[in-house]
Amino acid sequence: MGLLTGKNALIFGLANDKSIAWGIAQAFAREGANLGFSYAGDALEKRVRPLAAQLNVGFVEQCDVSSDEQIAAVAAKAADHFGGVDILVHSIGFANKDELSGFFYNTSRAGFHLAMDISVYSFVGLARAFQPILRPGAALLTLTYYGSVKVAPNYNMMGVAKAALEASTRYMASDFGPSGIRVNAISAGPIRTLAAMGVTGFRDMYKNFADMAPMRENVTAEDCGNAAVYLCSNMAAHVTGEILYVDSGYNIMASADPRTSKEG
Ligand code: NAD
Ligand code: 0WE
Repeated sequence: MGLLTGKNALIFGLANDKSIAWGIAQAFAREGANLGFSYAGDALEKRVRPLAAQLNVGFVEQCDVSSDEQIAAVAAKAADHFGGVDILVHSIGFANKDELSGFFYNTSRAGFHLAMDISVYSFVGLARAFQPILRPGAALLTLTYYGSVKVAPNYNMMGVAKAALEASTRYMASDFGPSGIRVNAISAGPIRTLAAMGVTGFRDMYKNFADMAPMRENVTAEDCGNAAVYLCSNMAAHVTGEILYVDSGYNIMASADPRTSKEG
């Protein structure tokens, strides 16, 4: 018996085998979940289909979360295919590249709206669309980053969006709690995914993270997968509205500890 045996889990935000969504999918499969995938657009289909085949995933549907119609359509297809859904994972974030360097105050109105729409509202919209088919004991999960709480240079608009995403997690936990549905977030350390590549200063940040974190190691999509198993399983039956840090302890530090650097 796996921790997720008998549960239907839908994962949004799969782009390739580096995606945090893929780490979560592999962990869910290992724990016996029945999986479904959703990806953003045509360009990703050729990457996502082979990954789905690897885990015998029978539900693979496109959904651009900026469209209410596409969200409604994927919810209707999921209702047909699964009947009920036990787990919904939102592993989606996007801002225009222009909004991810330089001064935050230069964020455009359109750029602000776009990042909030794709990175925040989509979690709310998905939750509402799936509400009728969520089974008692269901769990919703999203992915966030520490730039929501403290200033992470260049993260800019995404930091503001993640703050709103974390607040949305708490408000939805309150809304859905009486129905026995839990809503949580994982705050992951930096991981080399598509969304992190080509980001100004990511390399230095990635290395600095491992030097500063108590455990002196970077985190992986697999770590996120294992934390996601916990949060979406009955092991976390009364855990809701939480932001769980999967970050080697980075967020507890005020500065690097010079006594025990990795180099010694
Ligand atoms: P990724 O690029 O693999 O995943 C991001 C996903 O968002 C992609 O699959 C992309 O297709 C999807 N997406 C973007 N616009 C969309 C739209 N309109 N409709 C549907 N899907 C859309 O990168 P990732 O790092 O795995 O990111 C997953 C989540 O983890 C994001 O919320 C990200 O902010 C968060 N996160 C990432 C890191 C990191 O360092 N990589 C750290 C903490 C949190
Ligand atoms: O949440 C993220 C990724 C956010 C992201 C990244 C991109 C790059 C390409 C959202 N939208 C886009 N749009 C693009 O066109 N992370 C936590 C990874 C990340 O992104 C950063 C980081 C870190 C860490 C951006 C700036 C500074 C640090």
